[in-house]
Amino acid sequence: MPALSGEFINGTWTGLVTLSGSSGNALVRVLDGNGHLGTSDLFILESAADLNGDGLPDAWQTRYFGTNAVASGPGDDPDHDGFTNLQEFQAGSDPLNPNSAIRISNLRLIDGDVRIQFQSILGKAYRVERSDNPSFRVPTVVADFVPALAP
Ligand SMILES: [Ca+2]
Ligand SMILES: [Ca+2]
Repeated sequence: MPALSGEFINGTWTGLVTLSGSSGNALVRVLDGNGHLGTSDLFILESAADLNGDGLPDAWQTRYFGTNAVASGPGDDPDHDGFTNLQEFQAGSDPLNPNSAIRISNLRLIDGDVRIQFQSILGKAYRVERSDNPSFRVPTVVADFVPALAP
């Protein structure tokens, strides 16, 4: 459970919730204290166990690579999209699909504002940063914890 509930923005609360326990089917629900109850759809809770200590949860590796260990390491890029398996895991993208990767797909200037478009993965949240320096050493956070939207 989160220590702080955070604020609602346009009627929506977004935050990280840690679900402990064994892997399997799970759901979450919210209560408002006035008898109103909301329940999520059933989803699969995967174990974060990493018995071989390579930085990737074993359940994630098994889901994508089965028992075939070829190109399933954290530094491998079996779909050749330029993102390692570790980066794909962190981003929530598919390590076997080169079209599934975090990339800015459209960037436009509109009346002095910048409109950025990128593929998002449901269940992930994103930080948008900017910098005047191409090295991006000291970026400024433009927006933080931007949730992915349902397709
Ligand atoms: Ca990849
Ligand atoms: Ca990919």
